[in-house]
Order: sequence, then structure tokens, then C-alpha cells
Amino acid sequence: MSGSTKEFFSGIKPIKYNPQAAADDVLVFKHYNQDEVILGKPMHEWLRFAVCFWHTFRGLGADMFGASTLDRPWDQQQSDPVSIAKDRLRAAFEFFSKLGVKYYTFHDRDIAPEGETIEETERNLDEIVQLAKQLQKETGIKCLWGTANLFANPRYMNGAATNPDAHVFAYAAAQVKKAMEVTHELGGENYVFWGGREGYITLLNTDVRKELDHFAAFLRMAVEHKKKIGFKGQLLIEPKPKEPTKHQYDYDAQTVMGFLNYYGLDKDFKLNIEPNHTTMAGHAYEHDVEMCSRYGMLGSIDSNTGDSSLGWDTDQFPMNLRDCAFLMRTIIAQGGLAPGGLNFDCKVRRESTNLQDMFIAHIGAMDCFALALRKMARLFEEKKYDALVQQRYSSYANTDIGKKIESGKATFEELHAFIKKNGEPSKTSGEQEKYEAIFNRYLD
Ligand code: XUL
Ligand code: CO
Repeated sequence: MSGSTKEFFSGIKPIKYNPQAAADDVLVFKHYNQDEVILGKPMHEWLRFAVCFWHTFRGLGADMFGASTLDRPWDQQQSDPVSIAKDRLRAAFEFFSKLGVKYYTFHDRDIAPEGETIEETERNLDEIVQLAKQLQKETGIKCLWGTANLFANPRYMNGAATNPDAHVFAYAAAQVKKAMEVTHELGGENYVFWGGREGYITLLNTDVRKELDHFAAFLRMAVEHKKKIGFKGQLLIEPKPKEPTKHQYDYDAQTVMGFLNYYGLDKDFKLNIEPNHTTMAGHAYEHDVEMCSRYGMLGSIDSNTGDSSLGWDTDQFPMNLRDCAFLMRTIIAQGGLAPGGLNFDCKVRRESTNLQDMFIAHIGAMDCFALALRKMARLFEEKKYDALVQQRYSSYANTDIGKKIESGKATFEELHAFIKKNGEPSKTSGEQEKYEAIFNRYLD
């Protein structure tokens, strides 16, 4: 394959669908049958799975307290960084193909090493992008989105587009320019902005209004550049409330939508929601996905989960049927995620040291989403659940006063007169337990 016949996962054959698989047969899909049509679309179109390059091919299990635990053969067989990067990319495409996903995602700095100068960095990136293009062509695997790493290099320690130093802002712009161009070259269907250091550590040294104005100016330039190079992909912003900064400006879905509206950027961007970030903002797992979907702003999902007893960004594989079902309910309601997808921004635990754990983790999460899709398809087909929710609001459809309120024609005086005439509203149960019990029936 591509000048190399190396096989990195030699013990693993392409993963198949077998609904009869035994419980401990974990290298097989029990629920994900990619071409099976559900609600008028093949499963792979509803789910649009992507593997992320950074965790799965750059993460080696190091944490704040200990060194790497994961040995990866592709990191060990070459000596210079560009040759290592090439082997890693070949290993990645072998993994994507055997797993059976159709998409991958990357940061510029994951796939190619940063050089001493911007010229050298861009040369490295161009060399790797040529190989990626070739591997995409050979395997049919596509790029869901690309992004720029604007948080790891020390130059970005005080922020990238929100840095108090215009020189750093310019560097970030130069980096995003190139990252957008290579994403375009790779046929990326989206481009993501995650502002890891776009926030503050202390308000004592920060002019928040200036920083947010600068951030908006940066995004406007990205929109301009997108037009200039003819990139047709969707631009996405990924909210996260904190980590690595104390406060990140793109706090959660509603904050980002408010920001985009205020700066007139709402037609050019959608959101990439990562539920582990949503829970860090103090919301329920499914909250941000639903919030932005209902405003037509859900573009893509970084499908992972946290650990409720920890509370930081643990980036775990989503293995909880209830959580996946909540997301699938919203995804079905909006008719799918395209051109976005379900990107596994997840890492195997540092204790999961077998090479095949990479497969088991992705298969388990893909199967969990596939099962959730099957369950939620039934919920939609039967139409009972959403009809019940709509029933709670029926007074707006069925009474004159309700219709008037919804049409925007009612006044306070009129409603005051209505209350004087009609008195106290009757008590209506919210029936939370009933909804929980019914939802559970669809998870049977
Ligand atoms: C960090 C995170 C990033 C973005 C891309 O928490 O989620 O990996 O998804 O930069
Ligand atoms: Co993410």
C-alpha cells in the first residue's frame, strides 16, 4: 500500500457484522450493519462515523502523573519525524479500513511534525498531505474535518486569536490559512475551530471585550479565506467551558450561538458538539446537541463521554445506550448530520494497552450508536412519544389566546384581561416519571 507493504494490525481482519455474535466476541459488530436501511437511509449515512487521528494515533497514554503506557509499532520503525509520520498515517488508514469507517479527522500538527520555521512546517505538512490524498484514493476513506492545533505550542500560551499580542494573532491566522487549504485539498467536508486557549486564566489581566472582538475578526477572515479558496465545507465551532483555560469563551452551545449572532457570523458557522464538554459546562449529556439542533445549528458531534464521578475531559468511548439514544433522537429529528458526522474524539484508557483495544473501543461505541439508532427509529415510527410531548403544548394550538401568543399579536393588557375573566389556570402534571418510563420502553 502506497510504497509500503507493511501491515501494522496483522492479527486483525476486516470487522464484520454478525447479529448472532456471542457476548464475548468483541471484534465483530452485533448491531452496526452499514448498508441496512433504517428510516429510509443506510445506517452508515445516519451515523457517519469518523476516527480521530490525534487520540488514536498520537495518544500514548501519558498523563500528569505518569509516562506513556501504550506501545505503537508505527512509532518505532523509523528514525526521522517525517518518515514516522508517514508510517503512522499508513497504520491509520489500515485501521480505518479494517474497522469499516468512512471518515477520519485530524489536526495539522497530529499528522505532520512542526519544523523550525513556518516554511519547513508547511513543507512537512504538504508531504504528508500528498500521502494522505493517495491513501484516501486507495481506500475510499474521506476526511470529515480538519483543524489547526492552536493550543500546544508555547507561543499560544496566552491564547491564539484572543492573544493580547497581535504577532501571535498573526501566527494563528497563518496557521489556520494553511490548515484550511490542506483540509480543502483533502476534500474535507467541514473545518473545525476549537479554541483551547481562547479564554482567560484571570480577569485581572484580561480585556474580555477586546479579545472577543478579535476572535470575531479572526473568524471573519476565515470566512473570507474559505470563499477565496473555493472551500465548500461547513465551518464549525466546538464549545468547551474550560480546560486548558480556566474560562473558555466558547462556553457552551447557547453561548456560542449568542456570540455568532452578535457578530453576524451565524450564517457562516454551525456547532460541533462534544457531549463530554457539555457535561463539563454543568449540563445534561444531551443538552447542547438538542439546544443547537433546535436552532438549525447542529453541524457535527464529537461523540465521546466523560465520567460523572470525575468531571474533567476524560474523552471516553461512548458505551452507554441511554446517552447514545438521546443523541440519536435529536439526529433523527433533524434528518441526519451530513455534512457532519459522529467523530470519535475518544481515547482508550492508559491501562488499555493491547493494540486490539483500539478496535474493541471503536467497535463497542459504533455498535452502541447503531443499537441506539435502531431503538430510536422505533420511537419515531410509532410517533407516540413526540405526540405526547406536543400534547403538553396543545393550549397554544387549540385556544384563541394560545394562538394569539404564538403569533406575536398578544399584549400584556389583553392577557391581564384574560386572567381577570378566566382566573387561575388548572394544575397540570409534568409527568416526568411517565416520560422516563416510556423512554425506557424504547430502550428495551
Ligand atoms: C479538546 C477537543 C479537541 C477538538 C479539536 O477537548 O475536543 O480535540 O475536538 O481540536
Ligand atoms: Co472534540
